[in-house]
Amino acid sequence: MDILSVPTTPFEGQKPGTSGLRKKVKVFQQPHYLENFVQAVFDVIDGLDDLPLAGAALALGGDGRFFNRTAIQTILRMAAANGVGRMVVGQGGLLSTPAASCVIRKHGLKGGLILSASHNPGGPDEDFGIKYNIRNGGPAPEAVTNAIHARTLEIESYRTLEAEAVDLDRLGTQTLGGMTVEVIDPVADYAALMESLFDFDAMRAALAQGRRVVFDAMHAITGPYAREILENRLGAPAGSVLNATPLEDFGGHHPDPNLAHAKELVAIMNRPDAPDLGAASDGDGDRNMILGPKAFVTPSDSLAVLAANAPLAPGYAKGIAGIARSMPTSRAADRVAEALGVPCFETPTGWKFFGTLLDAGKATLCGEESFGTGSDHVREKDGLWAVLFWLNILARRPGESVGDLLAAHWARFGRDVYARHDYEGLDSAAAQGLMDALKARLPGLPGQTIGGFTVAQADDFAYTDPVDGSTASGQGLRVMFKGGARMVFRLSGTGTSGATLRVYLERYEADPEAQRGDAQDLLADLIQAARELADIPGRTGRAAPDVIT
Ligand code: G16
Repeated sequence: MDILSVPTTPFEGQKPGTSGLRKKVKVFQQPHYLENFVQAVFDVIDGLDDLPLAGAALALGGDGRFFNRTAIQTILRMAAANGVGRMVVGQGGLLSTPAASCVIRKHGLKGGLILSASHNPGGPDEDFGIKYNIRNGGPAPEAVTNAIHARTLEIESYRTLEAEAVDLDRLGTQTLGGMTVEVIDPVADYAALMESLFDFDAMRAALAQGRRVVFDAMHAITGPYAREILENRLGAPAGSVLNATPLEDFGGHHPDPNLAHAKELVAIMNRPDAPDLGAASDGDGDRNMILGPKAFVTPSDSLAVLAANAPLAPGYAKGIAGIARSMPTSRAADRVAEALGVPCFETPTGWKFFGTLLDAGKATLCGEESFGTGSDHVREKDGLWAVLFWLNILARRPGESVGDLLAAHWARFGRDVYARHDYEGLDSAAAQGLMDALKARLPGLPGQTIGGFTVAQADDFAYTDPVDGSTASGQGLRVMFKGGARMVFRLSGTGTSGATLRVYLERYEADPEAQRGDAQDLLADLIQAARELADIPGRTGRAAPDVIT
């Protein structure tokens, strides 16, 4: 097969965001668009981690959204033309993000390409995405993504070959040019890893004795994983996994596991006969939402509860070395870390910032307010892992509900009452203007009183990685108040149109009587103060947020 060198010219804007390059499908469908980016990845990773691209083995798979199969065939041809030795591909082109991380690590691969726009909608008019994960199984760090972007700006040609499409549905080995394509069961390695971490016997027994779980796969990637693990291996009744078939457009829904988008699940969990545990995952399987009967566990609280109960899971029986959380995540985990006598690291938003801490053994559990929780078992956040961890805890604490666990946790550590308000689809200039104006005011804020809250400290969050010394600045505006309340303002790095303003609000409540109640009510004064401080209505024209989580 002849290798072709196809002339091309750069596209503007091929800069990976919080997690890879995410654009509308129509953008990716432009001639050469995907190819340019993939060639830039191949050029940059040649020699990365002291491994040449020639002869290397890479993982490849995606969340099954529209354009997944087309993109996989394109990437396979380009990989063969670039001298890659072996591509390990999930059957049907499917691999959840945590499973891809697992495959890279377990098979000792150089890295992998993951095709997903995560929780963003899918379909011909919706979103697609691609990212590169490195040898440790985690997202490429900023030095690598910046290099990829720089390369896209100077690219003049890409390599590919003309060949028949690979049969992505046939397990086993095929060849493409000089390259081996190995189509693997996308679930097997991941399911085995889960069995090594959690008490499957206890969970099986609990389910047999009447504990019930419902998992909403949202017509996204985790359906096959959840069916295999929850129904086949743990014995949950058939039908415990809802919306289990991955669809290219996620059934027209937004595959984002939160109270706004997982409405079917929320309705089930509000019924009088609700199961003990309700959970959902997102498009590519790395996010999770945890619910109990009439109870919602914020992702920040979930991290803290898992950390406090970690020894109940065999994989964490020896205890944890440390916790890491992103800056906008509440400080609930910090309190657990302090009680355990282990460090708690505060990183910028983005799972990629946890990689060095996990590799160095400084952190065992990590979490983000954006419905992400995970551990050192892979180098991505892991939705189903979090669900199994909760099920493991429920199995080992019989008689206690999710709500009981949460109340007991707050009684011991206090409650970090928390909410995130998202203003979506804003005019980009207006959103940037709001941030710039607030940033300019930060130095003068300490000592001022806003809506009854007195500012103790205000800054633009910057981070120095304690392992490799790399730095990141401009990671969100923080306003901290006397008494422990906090607001954070940030622009999302994962959207594909306009800008999304995220406002993160929290305050600490130690009194068990005052801890009960809805977070929005408990935070009402702080919410109002944030709107005034940043002049959200004036600058965005929005009277209320689009999504509250
Ligand atoms: C990605 C990153 C997460 C990050 C989230 C939110 O999640 O992997 O680490 O917290 O985006 O980012 P933003 O607030 O910038 O939109 P996912 O699930 O989209 O891959």
